[in-house]
Amino acid sequence: MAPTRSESAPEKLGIGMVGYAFMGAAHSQGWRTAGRVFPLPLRPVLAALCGRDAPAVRAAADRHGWAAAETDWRDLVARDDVQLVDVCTPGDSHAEIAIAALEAGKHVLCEKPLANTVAEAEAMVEAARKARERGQLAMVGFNYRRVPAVAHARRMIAQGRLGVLRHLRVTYLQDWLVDPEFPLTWRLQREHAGSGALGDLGAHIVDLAQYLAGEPLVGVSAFTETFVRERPLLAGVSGGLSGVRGAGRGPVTVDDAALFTGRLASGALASFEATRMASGRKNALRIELNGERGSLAFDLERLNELSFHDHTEPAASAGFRRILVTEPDHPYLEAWWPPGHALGYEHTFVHQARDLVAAIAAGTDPEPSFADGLQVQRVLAAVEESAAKNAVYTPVPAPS
Ligand code: SOE
Repeated sequence: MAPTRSESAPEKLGIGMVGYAFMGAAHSQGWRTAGRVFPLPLRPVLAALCGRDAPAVRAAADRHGWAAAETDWRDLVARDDVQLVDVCTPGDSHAEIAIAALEAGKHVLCEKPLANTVAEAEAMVEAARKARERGQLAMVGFNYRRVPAVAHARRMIAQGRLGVLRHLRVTYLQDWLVDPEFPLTWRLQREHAGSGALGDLGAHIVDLAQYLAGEPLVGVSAFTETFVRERPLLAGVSGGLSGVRGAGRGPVTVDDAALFTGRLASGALASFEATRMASGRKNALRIELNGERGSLAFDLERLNELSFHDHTEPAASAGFRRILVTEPDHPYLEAWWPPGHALGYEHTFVHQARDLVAAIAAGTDPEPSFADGLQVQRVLAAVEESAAKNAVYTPVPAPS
């Protein structure tokens, strides 16, 4: 007898998510959509959403499609209908929640950066290692790895299309902090965010550089700066990245910008810039890699494209050309629209959910792992150490 629809339906995977602001909304979109677009072996079910403000979390749960709402993350972690805990809170609670969830037998997805300190990230890696022995998985949410063009670039680099890598030039520029009256949200406070543009944006570009190159950074030299040192206190939350300005001012305790150079294990040289003060730049994550056989460039503001130069072609006809990454045999595209029908930012979260669910069903290790998150954390710490020492700052004599 042919199986009935319910007999053949994939088993459920209950998701519990902590946090429901910008990242929570983006992750909700991923969990809601992944199983409707990709034929997943397990069906993600949005079981419960958690936040501290009861009416606000209930409203967010209704808006984003979560069945239940909780106000204490410990209750969420203890729920029998939750098999995976997704941590979308500010960095200061990542370690505590993720470790508790792993100890409670859950799989974990944790937003980037993995933690606020190397010590926290190390503890998370250790908890994930123990949980792995029990069959649980842990992944960190560097979602930009899941832009089809970025995944395709990785594929081309792994195939040797660039040959030996010589240069990586990576920038991540935003401008939402240009206004000195932008209020003192958690992202501007070291005790909550760990660092500023460095952890928020620098973490992404360090991860992408190491992922695309397929090798780690082994040393850095850095400057960081806080251009606006005091901001209006926060009176309340509002949508997206912003908040409601209150009376009085308080100190900004993180960097506004980080600029650093680095060397990869192979000897390739890399430069990085992360800032939320680049007026006119909204979400400009750009990366260019130059190798002995060719070059690749990517710009998140044109995320369906790659620029590729094949240096093995005759010089007369060689040059950068555009690859439109919308073909069915490009990563993730088999399930989406016909060629040329572009994808956007939110699809990266759908792909992230798809890959994690597939890994859980197959019992394979998802990437980026907590160990990858720790490696990024170590680079961020090295950047801060270098910036604090001004180790390579060579003063230029004043003009006479
Ligand atoms: C704010 O700078 C932010 O939301 C980051 O926190 C995200 O990680 C990035 O994807 C978009 O910008």
